[in-house]
Amino acid sequence: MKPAKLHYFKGRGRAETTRWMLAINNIDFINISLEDHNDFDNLKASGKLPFNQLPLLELDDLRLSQSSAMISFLARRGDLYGTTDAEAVRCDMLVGAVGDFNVSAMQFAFKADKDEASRDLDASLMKFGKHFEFILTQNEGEFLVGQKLSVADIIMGESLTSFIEFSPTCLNNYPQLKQLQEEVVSEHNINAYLNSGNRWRLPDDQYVIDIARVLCRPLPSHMYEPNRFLEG
Ligand SMILES: N[C@@H](CCC(=O)N[C@@H](CS)C(=O)NCC(=O)O)C(=O)O
Repeated sequence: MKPAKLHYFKGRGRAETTRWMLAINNIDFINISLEDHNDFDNLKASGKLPFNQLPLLELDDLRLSQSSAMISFLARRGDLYGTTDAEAVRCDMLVGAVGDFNVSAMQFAFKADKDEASRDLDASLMKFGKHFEFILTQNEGEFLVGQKLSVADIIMGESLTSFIEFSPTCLNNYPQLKQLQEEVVSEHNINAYLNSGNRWRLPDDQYVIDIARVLCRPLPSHMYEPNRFLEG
């Protein structure tokens, strides 16, 4: 079977949850990384992008846009969506909440002041951590939804892994989240992905520059020549 193609910038960003979901499903994929605005224009001109947005996942004969749709599609494909409608909607709730929780990690690389960026991570943990721990306690510990691994655990594991990479001790007061994160990254297929060439490093200044070059948009104002990629 041909590998799936995941079109995105040279980094994790909004494509990362899809990479983890491809990995847990043991679906072979290649990252197609856009270099510059010409690559983006060409992709748009190809008609493959339903909304002229990235990421784009080409899988079998499908062209998928919207990372949330990719997540739920891959969750259904891998039987990772709970066992009842009630469990499926709990998966959706958790994936949505993790998306909100994860905003501070997604914004980290774009912030000038890394102390402020770290405080934002702490604030996200203060806001959501107790709720996530409570859900694990109510469910007797191991999984967020039902009695088996689900998309909620994978997406949570992805986000918590970024938090730990930015701030290694940040989960010390959240023992169950820490255990969940450790279990998710130890899962065979996820572990293989994390140790593969498909895994991008933690987003840094270069990632921010790469995105601005592809989208022809200004860099954050603290960066050198912030308007260097603007056209005209
Ligand atoms: N809700 C969408 C958001 C997609 C999105 O905003 N993608 C950005 C890159 S991360 C993009 O393509 N921006 C260019 C544009 O919207 O014109 C998703 O999660 O896939």
